[in-house]
Amino acid sequence: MIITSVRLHRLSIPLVAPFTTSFGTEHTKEALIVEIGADTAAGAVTGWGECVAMEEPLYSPEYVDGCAEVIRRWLVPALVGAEGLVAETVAHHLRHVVGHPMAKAAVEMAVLDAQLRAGGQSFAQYLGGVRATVPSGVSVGIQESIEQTLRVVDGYLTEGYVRIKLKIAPGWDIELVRAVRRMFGDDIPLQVDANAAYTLVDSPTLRRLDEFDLLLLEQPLAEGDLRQHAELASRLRTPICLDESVTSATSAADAISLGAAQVINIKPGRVGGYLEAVRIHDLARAHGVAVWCGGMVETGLGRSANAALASLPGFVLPGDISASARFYAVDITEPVEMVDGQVAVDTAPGAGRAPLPEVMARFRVGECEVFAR
Ligand code: SMG
Ligand code: MG
Repeated sequence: MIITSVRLHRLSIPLVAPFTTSFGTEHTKEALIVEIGADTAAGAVTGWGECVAMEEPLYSPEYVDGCAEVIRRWLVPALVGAEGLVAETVAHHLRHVVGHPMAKAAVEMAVLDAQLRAGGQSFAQYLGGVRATVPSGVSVGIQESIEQTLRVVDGYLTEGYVRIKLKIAPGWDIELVRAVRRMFGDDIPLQVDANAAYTLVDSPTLRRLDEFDLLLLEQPLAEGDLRQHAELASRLRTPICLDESVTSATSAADAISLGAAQVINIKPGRVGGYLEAVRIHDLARAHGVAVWCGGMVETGLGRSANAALASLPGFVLPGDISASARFYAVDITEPVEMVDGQVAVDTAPGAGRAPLPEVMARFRVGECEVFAR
């Protein structure tokens, strides 16, 4: 394909409730949507990509306005002149730019969406999905009290979510999990996510989680602490799942070899795109390591593509793929629905759904034409 235009849309979308993790609270989703116009053998098409970087560099080094800058100044210029561009070569053309996986992933997603729309293939078909629906888990932010958490969890279970993930932080962990287990029983699939808030010194505390039969403990230590995660894993019965630490297939290979990850949370944005996400899926599967699809509070655009990824056979645990309504009263695409604990995998060509212009206009706080031929 030949790229004929690139436009960035910065949106600020209200959340239905604040979302608090060990590193901060979000009240809005600061979204960055990439729109690529391309000439293909099938004619002119538009492809859409979503950048998952957050407003501030607290979850990972990238942040949304930094991504917009990187995309505008370095990524798009490297792609517009590329001969015979296809989604499979985007990462190659961008390899001289160090890091910035979320910025690269957003651009690759837009190119892939354009390519698949032109070819009439869905994300799920292209990526190798084998399921028509995927089980829907929900991530529960840090609340003002344990009682409030119990009410929130009760609401999600009543809605039909099949797995609960509790955000934890030092001092907001053991008693929280104990209360949730006491109220909802030992059978609900339950896991916790620390977003790197602990150190190895906390291992006696973390070990106390072993009594609650959790599916996994997600990213207890810092991003770079692969060896320490392996050490922690040897001290705990609860499986360790890595999120922030896995930024590529290479770091996934290192984590698996070191025994630092019994489970991997795959987020396409964090690892540089859907193609690298599939490579990590394949690698983990070959090693007998379970994977599941994480979430970055995506709009319906990224959420639909994540459901497609989660339909691959190695995704054996429910993902953070909840309904649009979990975060948004109004989503920028047709809303993603959860029915009987499942989210349907879109079958339309490309990412399955595209942003609705009138909703984008309502939430837009900035727009930039990066390239036009
Ligand atoms: O999209 O459902 C979602 C959010 C899931 O908890 C979630 N994501 O570390 O896994 C994680 C967090 C990262 C974003 S926190 C604002
Ligand atoms: Mg996480």
